[in-house]
Amino acid sequence: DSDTILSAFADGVLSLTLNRPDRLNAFNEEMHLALRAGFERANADADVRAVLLTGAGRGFCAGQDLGDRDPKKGVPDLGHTIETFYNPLLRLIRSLEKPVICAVNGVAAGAGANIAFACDITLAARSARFIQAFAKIGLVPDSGGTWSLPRLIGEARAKALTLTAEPLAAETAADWGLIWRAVDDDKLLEEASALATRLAAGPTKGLGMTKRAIQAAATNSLDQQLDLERDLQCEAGRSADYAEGVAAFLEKRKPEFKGK
Ligand code: T3D
Repeated sequence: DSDTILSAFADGVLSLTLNRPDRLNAFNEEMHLALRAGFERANADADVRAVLLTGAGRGFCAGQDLGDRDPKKGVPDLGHTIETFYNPLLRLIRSLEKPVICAVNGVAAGAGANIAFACDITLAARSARFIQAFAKIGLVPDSGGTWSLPRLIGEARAKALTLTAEPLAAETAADWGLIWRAVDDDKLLEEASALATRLAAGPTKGLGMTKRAIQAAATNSLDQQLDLERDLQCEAGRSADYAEGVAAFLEKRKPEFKGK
């Protein structure tokens, strides 16, 4: 167990809080391993039906802890750390067939920004900023940023953000479609938790397959996507939650989804 990630479970929601506030929740290896364990638990535990990711203190995440990259210690093999820590985390978030809600409570820099963009629904405090900080230290955007940014906001904005490392306000990030919504700072956790709880009470299987389909569209042709929709709908149509959803509609009552 590590105190670098605080985890709490309630109402089907696993809350994971990055907890190195005096480093603006920058990643060291311990926090990487603890966060990965949290997502692995979310994947393995059927009672977990949504994940809420946020940060403790005034920042969301400042990316890699640069204290661990002091050049005096020699030239690091960053390819190895990306392969060992950041890429598996990104793959876990994207492949988890449950909604991942991200509440960006403050500055999100470097990998911290791109992890927020990889989550399924990202809300940010109005005061939060997103910074592609890599250019400031001679690195290349990672954690899927070079994949997600051009897809979400187009090449022109993606290049400007990554080449200049200028901070982007939460409101602009929402206007551009990088995140779902900017909300008042004092309402962020309340709104994000309410959303996570609502989704956790939803038809988890159908929501998970919806996530898979939307993501597959990034590389599929229309024909491939139509085939995928057919296959997923076939599976969804056999789920208990679909039967419950239709029954509840016909009986004019609220459905009680079990996530199956
Ligand atoms: O290495 C690999 O494995 C490759 C992978 C790379 C992935 C990456 O994420 S690379 C990008 C790394 N991140 C950065 O370059 C961001 C560095 N941080 C900043 O530019 C600024 O801190 C912020 C813009 C994020 C926030 O600025 P501000 O003025 O609000 O806060 P601050 O005063 O700079 O930071 C507060 C404290 O957090 C401060 O410590 P102190 O002086 O109070 O003891 C600062 O040093 C510390 N901190 C912030 N970011 C990091 C950090 N300490 C270590 N690593 C950090 N990334």
